[in-house]
Amino acid sequence: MIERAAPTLPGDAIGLVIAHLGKSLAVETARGELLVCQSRRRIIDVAVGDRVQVEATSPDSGVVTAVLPRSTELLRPARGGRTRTVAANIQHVWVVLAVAPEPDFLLVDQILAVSEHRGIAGGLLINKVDLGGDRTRLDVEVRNYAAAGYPVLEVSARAGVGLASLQQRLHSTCSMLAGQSGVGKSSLTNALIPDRSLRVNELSAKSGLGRHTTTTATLYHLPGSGDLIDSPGVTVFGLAQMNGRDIAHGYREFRDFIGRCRFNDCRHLDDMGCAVREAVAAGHLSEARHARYRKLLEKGVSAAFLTSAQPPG
Ligand SMILES: Nc1nc2c(ncn2[C@@H]2O[C@H](COP(=O)(O)OP(=O)(O)OP(=O)(O)O)[C@@H](O)[C@H]2O)c(=O)[nH]1
Ligand SMILES: [Mg+2]
Ligand SMILES: [Zn+2]
Repeated sequence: MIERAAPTLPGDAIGLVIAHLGKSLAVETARGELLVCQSRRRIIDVAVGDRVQVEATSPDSGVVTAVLPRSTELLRPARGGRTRTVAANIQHVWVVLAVAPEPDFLLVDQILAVSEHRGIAGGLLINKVDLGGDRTRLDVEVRNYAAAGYPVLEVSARAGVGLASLQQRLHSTCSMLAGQSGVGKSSLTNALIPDRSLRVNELSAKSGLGRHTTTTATLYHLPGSGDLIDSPGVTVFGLAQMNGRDIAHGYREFRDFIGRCRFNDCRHLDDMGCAVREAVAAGHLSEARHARYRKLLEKGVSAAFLTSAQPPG
């Protein structure tokens, strides 16, 4: 039997937050030990992917004393006009879609727009390609995303299709799987991380939270190098801290046209001389994407468009 050494952390050591467990955090130390940690009260927003300073208080637990600066952060709106960090230090977000459940492209657009805004590369994973079913609408939309420059991979967690090319994409980087419930994010994670269930069991045992740990965003190490975060399904993502201009830029294919609009404060809706609208009318941009842009803009931020946006140039 291998005797497990107690963590011998000299004062503070650096750890990686691999999951939020209700009020506590699962932190992995540099030696690979898993500590269930509380955070000091002044540390309010810690997320999966964060690098933290941690003090071990027992072989299984510790205290997070500081959060190190982040390279990226993916934010969502929270109560009281605040924001919440979904994940920190990720370089890629893959939105997972499938022929069933029926895709919500407004949700896809939100996740991609927020990622654009945060300097995180987006992409699409079309899962369950082993299933039959009518893919007409899915294919039309997917072509639009591909034309906008997003990588699109067809995969099947069940049949093992496309997993090798996905693995290549995930190599040496930190990626998150996002999207609706039931599209197969956890199934893909399972297919890519051989010891995933071991990790989940360890988390459940140490936190005493049982099944709960599988409903929180959790970071796994990929074989070789790179990390993968499996996140719980969402129905709405929100557009934290984004004004109208940010949303327009979040539709990345609009950017080629935005500078050619007649007016600096063009909202790219029905504005006179709008190059984006003209490109939609001419078939250079997707009408469906533009209709959803309109929806997002009119929903939350139209008033903020003029007040908080800076004119270009
Ligand atoms: N046919 C088929 N079914 C799949 C595939 N991947 C996942 N499923 C099924 O889809 C269902 C949902 O899969 P999950 O992996 O739990 O989906 P999820 O995206 O993690 O869902 P949430 O955790 O609720 O957000 C399960 O019944 C899976 O067996 C696939 O490639 N093909
Ligand atoms: Mg899941
Ligand atoms: Zn315009």
